[in-house]
Parts: sequence; structure tokens; C-alpha cells
Amino acid sequence: MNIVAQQSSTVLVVDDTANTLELIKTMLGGEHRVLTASEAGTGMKIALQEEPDLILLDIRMPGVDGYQLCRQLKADPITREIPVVFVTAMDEEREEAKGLELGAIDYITKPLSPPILRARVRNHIDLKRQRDQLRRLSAVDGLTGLANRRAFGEALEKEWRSAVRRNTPISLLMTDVDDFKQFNDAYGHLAGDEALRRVAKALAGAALRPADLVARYGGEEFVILLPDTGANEAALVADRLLLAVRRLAIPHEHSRGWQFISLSVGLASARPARHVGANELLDLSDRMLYQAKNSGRNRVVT
Ligand code: GH3
Ligand code: MG
Ligand code: MG
Ligand code: MG
Repeated sequence: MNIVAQQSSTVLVVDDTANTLELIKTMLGGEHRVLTASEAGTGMKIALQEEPDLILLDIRMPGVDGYQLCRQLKADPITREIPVVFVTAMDEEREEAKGLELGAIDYITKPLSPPILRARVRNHIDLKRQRDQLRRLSAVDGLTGLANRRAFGEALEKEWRSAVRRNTPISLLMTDVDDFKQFNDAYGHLAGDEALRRVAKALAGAALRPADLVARYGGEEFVILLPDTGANEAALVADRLLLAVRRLAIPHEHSRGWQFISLSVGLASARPARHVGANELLDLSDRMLYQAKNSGRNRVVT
């Protein structure tokens, strides 16, 4: 039995022929949520909004054809990983090769056989789910269970593009544990690991919104990505994070001026534009962190 495919899954069908859309909807409707689009522009829009598990794509359509839409889907980081299956009456070898070379995962020719279409769709959705799960696992930091730096980088790119599109602000909090080398030296590396785990948990638990991401950026550095969040709101979050870590009250007798483990935080906010990269926000938060360190640690600098 196919357990994975039984979770609710969404299939997008893009085809300029209303009959084909109806036909495929009938074939798959019992098993999946089926969305339809009769031209490429709408198809792309739905793909971005709904992030379906699979896209069934006609080739010959007036205006933007299926090949071009496939190229667009593969070029956008939001839709890149969604498997595309061409469903077409064009059964020539070179058409099929072209479709597969564009990154489509499969090529099905009409007339459609309902059981074969259903089985292929199910298999592709299963594989997609497995790939997603592997990606999730490879995105986790082993010590803390937080997102790792790689995952953070991907999320930042994705949120940046989405913020450009929606014209919304985005904020970053770059944090670094104060005098942590001293902590390791005084209490030992294992105690250091345990302290990092507790700090990570405190950060993750500091009542963030579902879209926010807390990641381990490096050794004792954590970064918090706040989509749709301006500077004022981000400053409140930063204060909450500082407080959450202070509340842990992990003794640290050798920290400068503070008897417990504390954080320094660099805050940067931006309203992303197409011509600036996400890295500039990262650089800015890093510079702010540096200032937080230089102005005495255990504080937020904006
Ligand atoms: P500052 O306040 O300027 O940040 O001083 P610091 O001592 O925290 O900065 P520094 O970068 O010199 O030291 C970071 C320390 O964090 C050194 C390293 O041993 C420790 N560290 C990094 N990753 C881990 C880890 O996974 N476990 C433990 N126990 N320690 C770690
Ligand atoms: Mg057509
Ligand atoms: Mg550091
Ligand atoms: Mg440090």
C-alpha cells in the first residue's frame, strides 16, 4: 500500500483544451486535489501560490507553450523542485527528448489510460515526498536540531524573492553567544555543547511566527529570519530573544561584565528590491552584530 500518496496532494493541470482538463480532473479527482489552468500565465501563478506536488503540462498551447512554461518553472526557486510531467498528443521522439531535457520528469502521450496516469502520478508524488524528506533531513543541524546554515541560505533566498514580489519588508537577527570561548575553557566543551542546545531551544521557543526561521549559522552563532517583518517589530523580537536567553541563567563567571550566558544581536531590516541581493542584508546584520560586540555585548544593535 502506498502510504505517502495518501496524504492530501495537489496536482496542477495546465492545458488549453477544456475537455482535457475535465478528463484529467475526472481521472485524478478522487485521489488528489486537482487545480486547472487553461494557459501558461495562470499556470505559473497557481504554481507559485499553491506549490502543487506535481504539474501535468500540455505542450501545444497558444501564446506561451508548455516547453516555455517548463523553463519558467525550472528557473524559479519556488517552483523548481515541483516535478513536471508533459501530457501531450505529440508522440515524436525528438519532442519527448526535448521535454525531458528541459527537466520534465516524465512524458505521457494521449490518449490517456486512466489507471496508468493514476499510477504514474502517484509514483511521482511519492518520489517527490521522499526527496522533500531527504532535503528536510539534510537541512538540520546535528547538535541543536535547528535549521543549518545551508537551509538558512536557501530560505533567505526564497523569502527575499518572495518579498521582492510582494513588496514586503524582511528582517534578520544575527546573534552570537558572548565570551563563549571562555565558557568552554572554564566549564568544558561538553558543557558548552549543552549550553548551545539550551540557547537554541530558547531562541526557537521565543514565540516566533510560523514563517520565521531560527538557524544555527556557525559554532555559537544563530540567525533568525523574519519575513514580512519591519525594523520595529524585529527589535521587539530581538529583545524577546535576549530575555529568553538571560532567563536560562546559565552561569558564566568569566564573561565580561555579566555572570550568565548572554547574546549579542545585530539587527538588519530591508524592503527587498530586485537589484539588491539578500547577501547585503546578511552583511548588514553582521556589521550590526560587530557593533553590538564592540559596544559592550549582551545587547541588540540596529
Ligand atoms: P565574543 O563575545 O566576541 O563572541 O567571544 P567568543 O569567545 O564567543 O568568540 P570566539 O569566536 O573567539 O569563540 C567562539 C567559541 O565558540 C570558540 C569555540 O570553541 C566555541 N564553539 C563553537 N562551536 C562550538 C560547539 O559546537 N560546541 C562548543 N562547546 N563550543 C563551540
Ligand atoms: Mg494543447
Ligand atoms: Mg562567534
Ligand atoms: Mg561569541
